Amino acid sequence: MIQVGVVMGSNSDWEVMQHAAKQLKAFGVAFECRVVSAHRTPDLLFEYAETAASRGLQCIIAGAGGAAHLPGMIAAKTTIPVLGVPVPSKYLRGEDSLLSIVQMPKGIPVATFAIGEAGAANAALFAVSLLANVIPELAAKLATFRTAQKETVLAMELPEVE
Ligand code: RP5
Repeated sequence: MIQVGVVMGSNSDWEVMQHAAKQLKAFGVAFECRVVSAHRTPDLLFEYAETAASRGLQCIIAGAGGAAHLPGMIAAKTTIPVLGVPVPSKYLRGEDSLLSIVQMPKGIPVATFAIGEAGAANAALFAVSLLANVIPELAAKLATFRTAQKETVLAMELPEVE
């Protein structure tokens, strides 16, 4: 059964959102990726969000750029956690996406991540953390991931000053 939904407003968001997909895949999480546009396919958005819980999705990672209302509108139609990823936009470098996603009015939360690649990867890691609360194997994989990351940093060397 699919555990995490990864949706984005356009296939042009894939360059960024693939980093969420790759991270989920690395942890062996079952996920699906779909293009769902808030303003171009609103009926699909409603259907996707309304059926997410009954299909067994534990959370939805939603990435969008510009006036990025996709994560907020999905959150409006489901109570499963929505993790928003601001995708860099052509003219405002994704600051518009970030503000659109993060400034949800009180009552409908969207967990908002960093603009771009890091945000997409971190949204996936956050999804893994949520699932790890009830799946011990995932908790163990997450601990191993953190240890490997720590070892990498501890092994880092800096060049001699000339
Ligand atoms: C948003 O508009 C998408 O999330 C994308 O970031 C942006 C541009 O979409 P395209 O014009 O590339 O399809 O809906």
